[in-house]
Amino acid sequence: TTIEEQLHNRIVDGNRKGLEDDLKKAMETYAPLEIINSLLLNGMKTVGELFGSGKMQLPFVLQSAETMKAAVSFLEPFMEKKNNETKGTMILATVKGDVHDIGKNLVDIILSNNGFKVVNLGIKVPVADMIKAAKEHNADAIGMSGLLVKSTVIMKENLEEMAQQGLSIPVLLGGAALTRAYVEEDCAEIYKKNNGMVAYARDAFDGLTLMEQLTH
Ligand code: B1M
Repeated sequence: TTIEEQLHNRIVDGNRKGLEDDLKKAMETYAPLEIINSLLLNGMKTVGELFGSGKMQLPFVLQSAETMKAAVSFLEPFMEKKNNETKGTMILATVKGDVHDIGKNLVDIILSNNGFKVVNLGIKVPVADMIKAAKEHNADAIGMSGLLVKSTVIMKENLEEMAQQGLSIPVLLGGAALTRAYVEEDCAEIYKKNNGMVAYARDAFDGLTLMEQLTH
């Protein structure tokens, strides 16, 4: 098997033994971010398909997620970092009721490595905590992540709460269950009373581009 297949299989099998050696080997050919985006995330995609079709049980999905996290934290120090001027601040959180945080943490890494300050509040975060942190840090945006269909509804509720409080801080929404139309139409509608902006971030790089536009 090739190193590409081997890393894909490691994520699917949740096999961490010898992971670092494989990653080092892959780094001879690929940049750390390429390894994450094109090799490891493909593995997570397979895991999602296997789990979704009932061919993989939850404890094994967790092993895959742990392997993914271990790989990302091994690769993180090797990533290219822009100088430490602070371009802006984002409050970042996985929404209430949702524990999925691999995508959120990738957003944290990409933004942090590109000159943004990220206040990462973790998982299952109530909107009140996001609002509090946004005020405390005088943030440029709040980023909400969520992977469950249920979370897309929570995001709307969060925006309703924020609109009710008269807030207009820009909000970035990301996560696999969202669609651009849902964000740009349904969600944006709720928040626009106060001229608040809601944008859809398809992936972590999209998140970076949006933050750059917001703070240019
Ligand atoms: Co869960 N899970 N899971 N899971 N899990 C999904 C999401 C699911 C689609 C799997 C499936 O059925 N095929 C499904 C949701 C179905 C639905 O809602 N319709 C599901 C389910 C059902 C569940 C449980 C309910 C299972 C159960 O208990 N019976 C449970 C929920 C617990 C809860 O949240 N309350 C659960 C639990 C778990 C684990 C704990 C085992 C584990 C998570 C571990 C962890 O994160 N620490 C897990 C995993 C790993 C997955 C899958 C397989 C992979 C998710 C992942 O990490 N992907 C997932 C299947 C899938 O997504 N296809 C699945 C890689 C990650 C990099 O992608 O997070 O999408 P993602 O991030 C992307 C973009 O979305 C974007 O950028 C990233 C790429 O650059 N992005 C942002 C994300 N957030 C952003 C924010 C931004 C910008 C971009 O700015 C703010």
